[in-house]
Amino acid sequence: MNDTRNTSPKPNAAVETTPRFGSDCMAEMLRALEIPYIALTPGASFRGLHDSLVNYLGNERPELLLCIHEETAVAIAHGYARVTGRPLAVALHANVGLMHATMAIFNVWCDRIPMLMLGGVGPMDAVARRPWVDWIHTSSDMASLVRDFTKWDDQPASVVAALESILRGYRIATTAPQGPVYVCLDAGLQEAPIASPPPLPPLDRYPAPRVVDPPPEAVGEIFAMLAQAERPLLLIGRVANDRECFARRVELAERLDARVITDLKTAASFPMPHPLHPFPAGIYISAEAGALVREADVIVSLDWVDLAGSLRQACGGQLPAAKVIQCSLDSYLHRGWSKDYQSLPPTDIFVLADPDRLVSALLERMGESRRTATKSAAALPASTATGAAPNSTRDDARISIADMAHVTSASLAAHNPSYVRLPLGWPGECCHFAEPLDFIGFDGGGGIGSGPGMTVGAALALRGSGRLPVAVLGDGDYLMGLTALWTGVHYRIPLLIVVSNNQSFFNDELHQERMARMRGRPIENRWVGLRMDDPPLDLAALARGQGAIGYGPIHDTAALEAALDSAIRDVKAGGTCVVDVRVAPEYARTVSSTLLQHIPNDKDKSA
Ligand SMILES: Cc1ncc(C[n+]2csc(CCOP(=O)(O)OP(=O)(O)O)c2C)c(N)n1
Ligand SMILES: [Mg+2]
Repeated sequence: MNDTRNTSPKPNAAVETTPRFGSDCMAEMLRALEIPYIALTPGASFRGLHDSLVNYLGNERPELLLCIHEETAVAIAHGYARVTGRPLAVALHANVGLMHATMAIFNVWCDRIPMLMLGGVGPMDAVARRPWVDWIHTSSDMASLVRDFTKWDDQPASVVAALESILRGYRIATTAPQGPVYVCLDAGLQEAPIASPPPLPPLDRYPAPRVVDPPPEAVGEIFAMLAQAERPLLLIGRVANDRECFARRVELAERLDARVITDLKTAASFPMPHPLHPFPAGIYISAEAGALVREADVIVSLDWVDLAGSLRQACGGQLPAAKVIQCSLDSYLHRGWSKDYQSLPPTDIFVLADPDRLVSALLERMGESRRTATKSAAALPASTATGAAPNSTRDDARISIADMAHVTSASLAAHNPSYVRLPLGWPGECCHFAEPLDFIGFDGGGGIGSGPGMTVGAALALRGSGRLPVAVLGDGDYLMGLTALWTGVHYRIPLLIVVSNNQSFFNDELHQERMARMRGRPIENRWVGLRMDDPPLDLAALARGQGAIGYGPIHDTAALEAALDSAIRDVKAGGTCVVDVRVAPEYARTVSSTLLQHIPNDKDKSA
């Protein structure tokens, strides 16, 4: 990588200063909102806006991020917002582009991530439509495609209304609980010349809403409950990822002498090596962490994702013995179509507030009457800060996921890694997350194929921060979304993707095995329709074919160490890198059993 360019090529034309078309004003609104990038796959339904961004704003603030698939455009904005907490804009072509984007939008929705999606449509004035194509790419209600999993949508009918709509959309997307919004811009409106440009709405007169603090009486009750608690437990879920909030959560846990469980579905929210965080985070609650839930007398959930399901899992389908406090704003987003709101959690106190505000309010309430971390914290087993030594290479020329994880985390440890994604089966002892952004979180909606795009988006946000973005992706996830790599290379975004390549959609092999077992049929067939080894896919070549650097396939731990050393150097020099690691098609037994288990419902008396 000799080219040090890290932005798009600048357009040739002189940049104009006075808006002349509807979309010039819309583009100015995006700049006023300080949106740094707009990810897109091109489409004529927003050609007016595209022209305004390039030839009126000069492809700066926002800068275009060219993506090869709309699902990637959304995933990039998702990854970026996960790191920064700020939304990107995404432009989505009428009908077909939006259709391509839907799964990624669902991921963003389930993840409660802010995003400003702009659609093109029309022209809505049928007289202005080109034959055929403008008709197939026009719908009466474009947003209906995504309305069930967006926070808000609009299709404004004038330029002035469009400016208000973009501003309102931005405010709604970024107000907790956050989510994606969709503003559909009539192509006719974008392309129409304007005689006198309308002024942009003054942002200071339309500020972000103030966030409400938890009610003082609820804080008082919670404080009293915690003061009595012998074995308090914090379940930390969707919370802010800034350092101050992170530090306050640590302070709260220490003052309460509370045990803490965190979640790999959400970003690093508490230092895992801390003695009050005795067991590694997982996608599901581990058996050891489950014991903490059963033994606790007061549980405080800071917007834990699927509180009911986790409690039920930990308590074998029974209601927990502990008093349960839930602090979450999430019910504001609960809708009918998707069940991402999860089972109704049993609670003793439910506070409809931002969870970090509850943390602050409790700390304030505690004042000097604090309990400090006690001997029990010191007596707890510290989480494993250094991984076990890697096992020797397996005979079958595949590495176990555990070995891959140990080698990868050891190789990266000294390079300030920021883990964007980890695969199922990644051992907890390889999660050394101690600060915000040590781990970014998961995909929200379980939509496979988001990994590469989210990695590129997160890495873009981390570029220049001294962090080394690394994602460990399944081969299925990598293959579904791999053209995001081209965008990474094109914009010179340094990142490392390690592919946990079992040459299979392996998660589903476990499901097929379970079916066969339940039905008394041959489990040896579990791989049929799932393995991707004939022909073997050359994942490193697929990376190289897009201008990225590719290593592998890697068959043993020594080669993996060497490849990672080299790849880390490449990433530090600005490279977009992929390491293909052939791993054994197996998960640790605990992961497989958790994945497949059914838990009786505490609300079902017959269970
Ligand atoms: C878009 C989409 N299609 C299908 C699935 C079902 N699914 C869940 S996990 C999985 C396998 C993923 O394969 P890979 O990324 O290679 O990870 P592995 O299971 O092999 O570790 C599939 C197909 C899904 N979640 N999302
Ligand atoms: Mg796989």
